[in-house]
Amino acid sequence: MVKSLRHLHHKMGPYTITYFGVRGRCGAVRIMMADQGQEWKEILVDFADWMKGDLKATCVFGQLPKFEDGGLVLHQSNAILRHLGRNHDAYGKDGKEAALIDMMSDGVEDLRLKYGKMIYQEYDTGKDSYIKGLPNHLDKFEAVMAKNKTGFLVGDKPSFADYSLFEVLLNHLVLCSSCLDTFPSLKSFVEKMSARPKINAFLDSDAYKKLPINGNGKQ
Ligand code: GTS
Repeated sequence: MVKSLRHLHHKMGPYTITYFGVRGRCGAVRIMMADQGQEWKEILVDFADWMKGDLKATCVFGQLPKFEDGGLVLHQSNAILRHLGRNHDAYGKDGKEAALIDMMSDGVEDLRLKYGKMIYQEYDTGKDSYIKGLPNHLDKFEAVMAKNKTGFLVGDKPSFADYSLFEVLLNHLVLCSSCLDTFPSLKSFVEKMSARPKINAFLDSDAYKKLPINGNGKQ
């Protein structure tokens, strides 16, 4: 009932992403929209244009991505994922599940930040030790995934935290193709998410494949 009323007041979309030509912080957002059967418009921003500063001046935190849902303008990739979670019923079945999903999403963010630091600041000197330390981060997600038994982090269908974890794991598999070999639940999670028809089609699209993972070309 609440949900149908909310839909009366808030017409979803059309969604628009304004971002640089990378997967970066829109990777999970795009995968989630694709899996939810949404269409969206992409405005790709050239870094030289960005440096002129006009667009930056209009961004709440001076950064991209920018996400538009009709008249709603959002920044912060995790706020965007949460918004999609609310719009598409991918934020748990009740407040308790939502809290656990938030917790897992923050855990993914911690890993995403460590990965970004390595990629952007210490790729040449720090890549090997990062890969060596990776099991110590992945085992936490493995434990949650193994315990839940549904193939998702929380509940029995994908939440925005699952899309975020999935995308971070795809990037880590590019960094180190064997990194999930000792984590059977995560490995099966990635295989099953990749095989979902709409995700499979999106990952196979030129729109996805043409974009580098990170802005500095390292991966
Ligand atoms: N916490 C923000 C989010 O999650 O959206 C971080 C956004 C961010 O760092 N944006 C970078 C940016 O706009 C690009 S990227 O790291 O996402 O690739 N950089 C340009 C600038 O002028 O800061």
